[in-house]
Amino acid sequence: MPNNKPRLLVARIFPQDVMDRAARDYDCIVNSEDANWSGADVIARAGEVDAILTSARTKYPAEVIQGLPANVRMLATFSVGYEHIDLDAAKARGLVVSNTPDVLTEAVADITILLLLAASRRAREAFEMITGDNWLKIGGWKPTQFLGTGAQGKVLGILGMGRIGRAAAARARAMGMTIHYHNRSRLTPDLEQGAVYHDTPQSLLKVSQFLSIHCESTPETRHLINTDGIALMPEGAIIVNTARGDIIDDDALIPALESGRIAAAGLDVFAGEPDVDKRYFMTKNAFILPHIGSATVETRNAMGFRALDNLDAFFRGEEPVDRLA
Ligand code: 8YV
Repeated sequence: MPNNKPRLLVARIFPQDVMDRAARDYDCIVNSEDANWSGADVIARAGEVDAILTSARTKYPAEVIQGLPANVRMLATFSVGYEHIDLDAAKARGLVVSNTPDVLTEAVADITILLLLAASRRAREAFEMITGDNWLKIGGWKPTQFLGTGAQGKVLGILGMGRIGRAAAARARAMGMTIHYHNRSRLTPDLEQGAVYHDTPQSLLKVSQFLSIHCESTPETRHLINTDGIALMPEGAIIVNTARGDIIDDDALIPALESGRIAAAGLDVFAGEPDVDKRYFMTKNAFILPHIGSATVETRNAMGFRALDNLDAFFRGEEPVDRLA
């Protein structure tokens, strides 16, 4: 019997349930080493596939998209972010592209709060002290030990009030924080939920005792949090980033953390990751995580299923629900 399944290049090892569903419905070529393929690596393996399931670790600039063999008709990314794909080049080439919005909103909002609390309550310093077996040596508990910054009653500025920004805002509201935000356009009152709109990022920074970054990485948002931006923020502010690393200028944030001008930062994403600026390793008021915002079994399965839903729709001749190009 002929095998009529579409052929799929599975460019990473995704969670087992996702791999099983892909193998059931597609004729798969799998990156069984889970290697960090470059665009050239993908091109070299795409000669006999109809579509590619990729992660955001592989970059698809125009030259990679143009280099994909003509048989490749769709690129589904296992991510909500799509700054790694040149959508104009994809449109010009007739390559259909999809992403995985919605399904990681709650997981990333959870990590936002984890980082906000870990940074503001000095979790890294406290953890390093006790696991370094120093608590007894320094005389145990003291009334002034590891005093952090309370969140209740403080202003949380949300930069980028999309799905994830709003989910983070809902959690922060439950902690008694007051929400302000900047977004390209003002939200309707039902989405604002009483949050105060600022029509420029600068206006938002001025009031943000806590700042959480949820905007996309674009040429306009690159280094939005730079020396000038930090200078606008209240003394001892706290910065959280679960979006993309390049929105922060590390050469501005790290000295501000060292001086205490910014009391603490909670970071899940880094410019040039996984090659993290090594100064963060020495900066104890930086609570850092290796891009685990969406890393729950439930969420990573849902991301894979959403990517496969988009591929399935395309191969049924329907419009993928998350089509970007
Ligand atoms: C993913 C993410 O872990 O979806 C995104 O945009 O940043 C992360 O949650 C990663 O990019 C998966 O490819």
